[in-house]
Amino acid sequence: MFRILIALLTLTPAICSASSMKMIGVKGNIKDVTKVVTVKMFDNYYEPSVIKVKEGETVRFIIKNVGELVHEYNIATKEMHLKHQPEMVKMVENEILLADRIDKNKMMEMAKTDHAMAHKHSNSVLLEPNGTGEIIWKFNTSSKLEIACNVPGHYEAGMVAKIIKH
Ligand SMILES: [Cu+2]
Repeated sequence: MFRILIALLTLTPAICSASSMKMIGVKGNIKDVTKVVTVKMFDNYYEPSVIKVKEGETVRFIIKNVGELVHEYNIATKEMHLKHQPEMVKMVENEILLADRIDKNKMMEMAKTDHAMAHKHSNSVLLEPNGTGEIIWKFNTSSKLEIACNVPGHYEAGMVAKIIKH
């Protein structure tokens, strides 16, 4: 029984996000990668700030947080970012998300009752200063996408990168 519960807890976030994920593309396979983008996250902007992709292309993003604050690299529609931001506010309120640190123990603890707090999605990474991460994404979508940091205040400060289809 205990084991089933654990399995359910780990599966739930993937199930919940599956429907909204399809419209933004899918997690890519490393063998399909045709483009590698090295990203630096500063306080509060990205380099590069414009990313060109072909429809259907699989891109590997190698991301490093060179800023002094926690930042997110999240591929989604503008609507999805706006919907995601209250979750991030909640993470700050619960002291999971601190200005320059993520309290991972607290995050795991909270995720047991509120899976949104687990923050595990294949279209995003949340990194502490000096942290590195990777996303492999297949852009098999015609939706208008943008990359954004939804740490409270950062999106408003302009921490958004454009995705342009070419
Ligand atoms: Cu940020």
